[in-house]
Amino acid sequence: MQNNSENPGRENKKTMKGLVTLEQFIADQQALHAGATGAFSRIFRALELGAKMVNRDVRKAGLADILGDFGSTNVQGEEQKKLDVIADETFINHLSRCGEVCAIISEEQDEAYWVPGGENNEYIVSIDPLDGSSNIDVNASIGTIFSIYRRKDMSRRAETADCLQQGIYQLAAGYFIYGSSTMLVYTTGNGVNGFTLDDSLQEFCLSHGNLRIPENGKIFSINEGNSADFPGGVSRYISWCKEKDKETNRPYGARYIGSLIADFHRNLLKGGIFIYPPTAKTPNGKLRLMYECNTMAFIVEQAGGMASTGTQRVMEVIPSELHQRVPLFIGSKKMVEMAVAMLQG
Ligand code: AHM
Ligand code: MG
Repeated sequence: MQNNSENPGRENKKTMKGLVTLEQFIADQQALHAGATGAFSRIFRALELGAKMVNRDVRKAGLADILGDFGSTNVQGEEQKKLDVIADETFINHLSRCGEVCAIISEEQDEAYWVPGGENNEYIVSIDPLDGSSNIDVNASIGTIFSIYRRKDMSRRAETADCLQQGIYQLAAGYFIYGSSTMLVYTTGNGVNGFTLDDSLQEFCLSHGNLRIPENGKIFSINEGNSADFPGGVSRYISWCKEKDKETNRPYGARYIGSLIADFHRNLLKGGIFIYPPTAKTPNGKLRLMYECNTMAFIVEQAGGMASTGTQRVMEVIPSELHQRVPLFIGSKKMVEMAVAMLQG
């Protein structure tokens, strides 16, 4: 280890020199686009503030009396936890006040939330304020997932149809992960970058520039408890993952947290495939198109990976309802290609 006793501040200065905060990064990106209005920085600022507040609540969840069921159920009949409700309110408040958003599609709201006084605002945000909430009580990673769209037609009042856009029209997509550290990973269609929250500065700092998912990986993530209900092609693929074969590095490792962000984030960094297939209980899979699948699909494609429903590219699905579910095969390109090919066979 280097001895810095003669000049104790030196090493810190060195590290600080390369520090790029999220705010700085967004400002730099904006400067590259003539005519940028600053709308994105305002939306991101709202998301960032919301995430910092939720992060604070998540970190003290075991201490404060905010764990456990809230006693109400959301539109999909799932129990809401207190923190789900807090996170939903927090993001809706900040996004409503940023002056850029006309509507918010939230997992926790039955209908689109129309921002009061936001009729003339241009952007729509879809959000899962706290994904993986069944993991709150056991202290596993959870997160916030978001996508930003431009509304279709500014000449008339925004309506639900403006919210039902294909993933290919996303302007930005990202997630905050409240894990052993807190991170933001996002794309605006120009690669993927990751920022880690420096607790002492309370700033997200660029830590994972230009993230690329390995083309192939050795991890498969699926809830195997549902295997009796898997379609034949999915069962074949999972059996193939477990076979011994030196040349292809099999068997692969099975990793499943049951929190999409945590499972996705690990596979993004290490290479792997995440599958939530159709099952008898959930014929369209479990995960929601507008604020889970499309978001992750945009990120993974921008990182060099692939996302499919098994029959089509996720981002090309034409949504018919806000809380629509689709099957999801997502991750390293070669693994997803193989899984999808086996579905047909
Ligand atoms: P949630 O939005 O209600 O938290 O549910 C979504 C979560 C995902 O994070 C995760 O991938 C999936 O549910 C796990 O489902 P299962 O428990 O059926 O494996
Ligand atoms: Mg969710």
